[in-house]
Amino acid sequence: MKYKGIIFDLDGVICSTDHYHYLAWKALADELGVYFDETINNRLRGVSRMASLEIVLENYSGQMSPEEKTAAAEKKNAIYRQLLGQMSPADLSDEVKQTLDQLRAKGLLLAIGSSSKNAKYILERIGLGDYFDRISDGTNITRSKPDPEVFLKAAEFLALPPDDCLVVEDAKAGIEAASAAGMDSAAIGDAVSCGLATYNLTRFNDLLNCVD
Ligand code: B16
Ligand code: MG
Repeated sequence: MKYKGIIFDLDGVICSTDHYHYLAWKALADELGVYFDETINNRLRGVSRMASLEIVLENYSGQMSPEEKTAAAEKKNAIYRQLLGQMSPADLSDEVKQTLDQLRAKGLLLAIGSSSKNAKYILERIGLGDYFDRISDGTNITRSKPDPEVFLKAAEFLALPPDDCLVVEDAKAGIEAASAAGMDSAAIGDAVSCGLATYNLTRFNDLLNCVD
């Protein structure tokens, strides 16, 4: 086996919360009178909450103090958390679940490496609350992707050296973070076009071909 552990990004890899992020940022932007659309929302993929707010505010003509920015991010998160309540195990595809089970059956350790502070809640909603061996997320990092911190912490939590780990990512910033961590990466979705990953996946279960 080429790897001992696989570290999965959550949003855009295991499940999709893009639309909920969009609705919550859109509600905040409307309140502020700021233009916001799906194209801007796509730029927020894999980006931390506060960095996302800065992108949303690029079209804001007023001034916001740091306290007001924190309050705005909290407001967005409250709307987002409420929307996440609609998620259920039906939001986890059979293909993703079966592939995870097959990887585990090969003896691989499985971890999450997500920028989100809501990662554990999302995993609970989709029925994977107790599934992963370790979780590294927005609650245990100080620097966001493309910084390697979230993946280095995941490897540390798994007690594996970085070069025994493969990262699965849907965002360019995540592929860059994997490289900076000294880890191979598998790109899926949007991340494929950056051309920087070790493997490019057409579909999730292609991952099975990357590990042995
Ligand atoms: P939160 P990932 C990322 O998750 C999302 O892709 C990104 O859009 C979001 O801004 C970020 O988490 C922070 O999320 O506001 O829930 O802490 O792709 O790294 O799993
Ligand atoms: Mg992602």
